[in-house]
Amino acid sequence: MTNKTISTTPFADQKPGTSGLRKRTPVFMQPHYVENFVQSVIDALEGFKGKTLVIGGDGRYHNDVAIQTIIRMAAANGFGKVMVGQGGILSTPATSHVIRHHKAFGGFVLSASHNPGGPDADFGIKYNIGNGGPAPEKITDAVFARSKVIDRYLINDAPDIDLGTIGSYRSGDMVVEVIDPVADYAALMQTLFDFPAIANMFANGFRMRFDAMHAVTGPYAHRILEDMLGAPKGTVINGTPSPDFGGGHPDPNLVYARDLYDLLMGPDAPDFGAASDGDGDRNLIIGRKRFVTPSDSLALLAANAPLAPGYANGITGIARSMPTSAAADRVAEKLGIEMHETPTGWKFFGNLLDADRVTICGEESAGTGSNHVREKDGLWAVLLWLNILAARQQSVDDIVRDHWATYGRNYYTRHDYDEVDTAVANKLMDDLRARLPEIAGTTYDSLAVAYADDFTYHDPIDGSTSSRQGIRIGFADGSRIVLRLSGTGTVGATLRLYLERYEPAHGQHDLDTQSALAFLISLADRIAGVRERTGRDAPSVIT
Ligand code: G16
Repeated sequence: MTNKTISTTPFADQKPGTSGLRKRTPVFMQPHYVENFVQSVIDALEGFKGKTLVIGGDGRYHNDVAIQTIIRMAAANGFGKVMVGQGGILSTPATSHVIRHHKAFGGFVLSASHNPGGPDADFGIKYNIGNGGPAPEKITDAVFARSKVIDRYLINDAPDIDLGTIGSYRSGDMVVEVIDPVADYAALMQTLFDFPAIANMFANGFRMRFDAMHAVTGPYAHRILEDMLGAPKGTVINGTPSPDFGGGHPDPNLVYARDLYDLLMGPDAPDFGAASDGDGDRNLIIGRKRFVTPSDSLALLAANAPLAPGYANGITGIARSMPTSAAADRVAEKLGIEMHETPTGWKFFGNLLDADRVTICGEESAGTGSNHVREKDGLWAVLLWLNILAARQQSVDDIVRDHWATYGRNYYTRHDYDEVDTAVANKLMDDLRARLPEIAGTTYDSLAVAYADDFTYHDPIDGSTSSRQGIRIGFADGSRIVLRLSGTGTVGATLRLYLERYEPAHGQHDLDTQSALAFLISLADRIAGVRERTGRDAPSVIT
């Protein structure tokens, strides 16, 4: 076995986005592409010699090849040990936990999250730091800078590791531990939630369906929900990870998890339905006859968290991404705790969690999590919901209605325009940005604009500033229109339009969401000209 230095030339497109580097799979399959990015990350790090690196993946196409490459490169670069999940499987939250629990230096997550997988679909690589969370912008900027000038990478020529069998191996001088991907994570969940109470609920006939969408949460959900909590076999469906997610789109929303939604709205609906995405960090929550929006779910979980043993002493604060509805703000206000508004991207929560300024975080993009790891966590959200249901002995619908009757309801929707021509999307945003001062002084019909800006975040912990994080138009009645371009798409630009209207506690909470927001939807189009400029009659996806 020898370590080799391989000459290479830079790729110009290795700038990490909202969550690492995501591209079409064939892009990652080009010679040297994975190697260049991984070496750029390693070159941006200091002090890793002899330390442990964790490698997690959601099982998608090309994971196996990329994992073997990263193992060889880690060995040649001087890491002391790699920990990797059996079969290359380790969900994103489980990777975060393994990094923290085993005090690793950092880790690579191989996933394009909710994007489809396969030779013609998507792939991604993200680096997480020692706190278990996605690398902050300071590091991702350094990685991008390095990727533009890289001229060599280090790799050994050791044989492939047998990822199928748990055990200890060697790649050159480095130890490779193939671990049970579920064990550490399941043990952590047991410390947070009242497993006996949830098991008792299942024993008394509580019915649930969990759709793992042929993605990474299958093994976790089978073990935790069925084996440990006693949910009947068959509660978990699509529970075997497959490289192309069964040919599906592992995005737990009302479009791609439509069957689950229809089941929960139908005559034989179980009590509770949930799903998670490709890498297990997102969640979808649907009660019998009640879909819970991610923004509402964040507020509800924060308000009810002390019902779970892990949060029995209360929560220190809540954080949400800027486009997420302000439902959680009302909970924080009532509890008298801190509330933080951050840019889109889980990496912005890390400092607040590390400093114990917040305990629970969430995003409109179906992500919620807490200080137990430094990633959003799909199964965690499902288990906290189960714990709350077991403690309150009420239906999801009753709990949601109760919440609105206490705090009011934030009607909320997101309209996505996918694969828009990048130049058109950028021009739309630039033109709108230029008109913000004029918009700020306008009243549209009787709705006065309270502020119009491009969101800038000042991190209260490290003092860093992140600007141009999304255009916000806020109105005097608390309504909001937000526009931003996605940082996770792989083809063209995805324009996201977020709409929100607050209805007070004594108000009307039973309106259909799109009807409740109809005025704002048409106003957004009037202000930004989305349909005319994109040439689209309707959004590609409404969530
Ligand atoms: C990632 C990030 C999230 C973000 C989401 C959508 O999630 O971790 O913080 O909200 O992308 O980002 P964008 O609106 O820029 O597409 P995931 O689940 O894809 O890793």
